[in-house]
Amino acid sequence: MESITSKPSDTIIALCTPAAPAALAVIRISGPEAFSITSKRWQGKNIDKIESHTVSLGYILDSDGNQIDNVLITKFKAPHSFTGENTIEISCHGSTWIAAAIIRSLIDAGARHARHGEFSQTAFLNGRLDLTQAEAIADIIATSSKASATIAIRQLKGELSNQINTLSQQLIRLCSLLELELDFSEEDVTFASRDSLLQTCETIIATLRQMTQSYAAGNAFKNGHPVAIAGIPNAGKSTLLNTILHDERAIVSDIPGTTRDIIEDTVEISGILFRISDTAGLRITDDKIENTGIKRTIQQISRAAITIILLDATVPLNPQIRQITQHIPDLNRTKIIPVINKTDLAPNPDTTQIPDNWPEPIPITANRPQTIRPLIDRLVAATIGESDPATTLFVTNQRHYSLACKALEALTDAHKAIEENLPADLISQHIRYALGHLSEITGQITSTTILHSIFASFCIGK
Ligand SMILES: Nc1nc2c(ncn2[C@@H]2O[C@H](COP(=O)(O)OP(=O)(O)OP(=O)(O)O)[C@@H](O)[C@H]2O)c(=O)[nH]1
Ligand SMILES: [Mg+2]
Repeated sequence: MESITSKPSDTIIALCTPAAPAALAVIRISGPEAFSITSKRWQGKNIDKIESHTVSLGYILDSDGNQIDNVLITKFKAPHSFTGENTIEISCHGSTWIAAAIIRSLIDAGARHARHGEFSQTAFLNGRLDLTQAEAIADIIATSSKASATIAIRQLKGELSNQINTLSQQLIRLCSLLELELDFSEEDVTFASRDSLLQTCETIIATLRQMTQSYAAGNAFKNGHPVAIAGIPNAGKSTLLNTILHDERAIVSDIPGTTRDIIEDTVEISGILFRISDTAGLRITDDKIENTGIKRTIQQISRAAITIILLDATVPLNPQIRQITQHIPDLNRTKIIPVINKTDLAPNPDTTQIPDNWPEPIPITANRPQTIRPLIDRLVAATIGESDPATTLFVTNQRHYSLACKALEALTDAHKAIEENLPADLISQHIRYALGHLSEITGQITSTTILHSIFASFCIGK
């Protein structure tokens, strides 16, 4: 098997758009022979004479010289292409048969079908992108909200890499000062004052800590902020879910205990993706199925970032609150938003019964969409807080997160070693570990196995 870290020499081809009927489809062919292979099946202006980054109209032919389709080709001359190699992008009519016939014809002429993520992998190997940027492309394609798109595009622009590179430069400087001391160990000199070493270490630790702490929110921006709706049976939880989703997603009925399973769906509000779940009403019951539902509710709330506590204004609030907090004693672990429903039936609920440490409750009528606006505003505010994806750098990728955690750990060890006045070589060893973990994030040092698993998760044509 060809090593992933060696520069590829094959010319690869794949469909870059979905394999489904559409107005247009785009096929990409990239590699040293991209121009000559396409020329063999091209009827139009001589490809060698076409200027880079321009579009030409012509026909792609099959191996017998029959026209398959009237297409537009765009030429990208190396190194100024996505992959860094000669590339042709063919826009054909979006029939799955036509796209397959064009690909077959060019494979007959010498191209090879691309593997998952092979275009991005080639771009990485040719130094067009680092790993975080290649991963950002996968994120951009999968994005389903404005906030996650903003985060992924900033990563593609290299903002995360820049931060990692700045930290790496600082670590390299620390290491070289310490290692210089080793060269002069006979003379017992110190090139770096231990105080300034400690200070630099602390600054880097603070940045790394901020990066690792951003993961929970970053991940939520990417996959949806988990919000659970909890309350006693019949409080109107399913009604509220349906109103938020603008969809009759959950069954609503006046029979208490209607919802047994978790019903979850995503919705984009003000550019942010939320993962809202409706849950089984919390009460003491002998019903086996309902009890299983209640267990799931408790689990769901433990995973939620925000819990909407939905109280029923037509029922005394105190016993409801007791019932909820009895089932979920560590409720305050999540951000809670108390909401009082059915205010159309009971417009003046006694809010003095709300615990003092809870935020101000929001009155709503769950089946009237115009009344839930303040709740939606509260949800958005609770999510964004002080960290706006447009201005804050987020770590959203599990791989980056665990490497940043390891770097943080190694640097904390280095800090301890400096404090304990340990020899320079021991300190520098910890710093080297930290440096290694950071380099893995951007892909400067990454094993073949890891690269394989990263690019294998991409789709073909990417
Ligand atoms: N008048 C009025 N009725 C409401 C309101 N919200 C919900 N309801 C009614 O209350 C009943 C219960 O609503 P659901 O949404 O099924 O309540 P739930 O909390 O999901 O109930 P369970 O699934 O049994 O836990 C239904 O008959 C709804 O139409 C409201 O704001 N005003
Ligand atoms: Mg329900």
